[in-house]
Amino acid sequence: MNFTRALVRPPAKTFAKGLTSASLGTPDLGLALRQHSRYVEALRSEGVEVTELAPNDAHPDSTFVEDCAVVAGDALVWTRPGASARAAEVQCLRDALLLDHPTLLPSKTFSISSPGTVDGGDVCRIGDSFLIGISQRTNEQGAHQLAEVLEILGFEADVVDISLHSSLLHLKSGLSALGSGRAVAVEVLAKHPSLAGLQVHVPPSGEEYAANCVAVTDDTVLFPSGHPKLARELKAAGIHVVELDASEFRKMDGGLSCLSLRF
Ligand code: CIR
Repeated sequence: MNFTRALVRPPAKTFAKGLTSASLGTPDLGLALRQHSRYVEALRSEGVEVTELAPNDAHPDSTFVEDCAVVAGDALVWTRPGASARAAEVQCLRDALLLDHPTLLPSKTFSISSPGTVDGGDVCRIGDSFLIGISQRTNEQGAHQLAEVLEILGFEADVVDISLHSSLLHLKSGLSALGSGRAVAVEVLAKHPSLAGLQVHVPPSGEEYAANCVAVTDDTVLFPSGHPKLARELKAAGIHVVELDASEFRKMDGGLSCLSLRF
């Protein structure tokens, strides 16, 4: 099992007011809530203990909990999101956890400080190493602060600049580690030295969105439906592919990994 507990927050009534660069139309809140419930069910049916926070209408993007923190073993690093519209989400999440779910919080906590910015979506754990993307949201100072903390915690950390790849909001928009020595990565990331020695599955043209998926175990992955070629390739490699519709989250630039913080 790659993680045993997950924290989620269903989309807020204000979900459609969140940040987006996608031109895919306005998300349907009812459908987003159903897709979110299926995501939670899928995690639970794989044996993950899921904690659901109440929706937070004050923060339209608050369903994307992954961006607020980075979990590293028995430690957690509170981030400092790069979009000012999302800055207050971190304190809100921290307060909600301290108040209602203190046992979910790891014993050691750290924080990214100004002028550093980090979005959790820019941080990909690959075995005992972390790859941190400098992006439209995570700046150099933030990436280096995080790398230092991770190294103190005994992990290796490397940084990759993806800021010129405008199709990648976050590093994990284009990269997911799958376990069992595999990863999914878009072409521009597939040859990064951090992936050396891994079997890298590159989504075919038009299926790049599926590079963001969630490995629940070494051979089970939550995968966005509608990407048949990559799904077939992963199944042929012996991976159990659990397909979930993420259409309404995609309209807001989100993918499956953004919807949970995994411990
Ligand atoms: C944002 O622009 O911040 C949100 N609308 C989407 C965040 C997606 N998060 C992620 O990829 N980790």
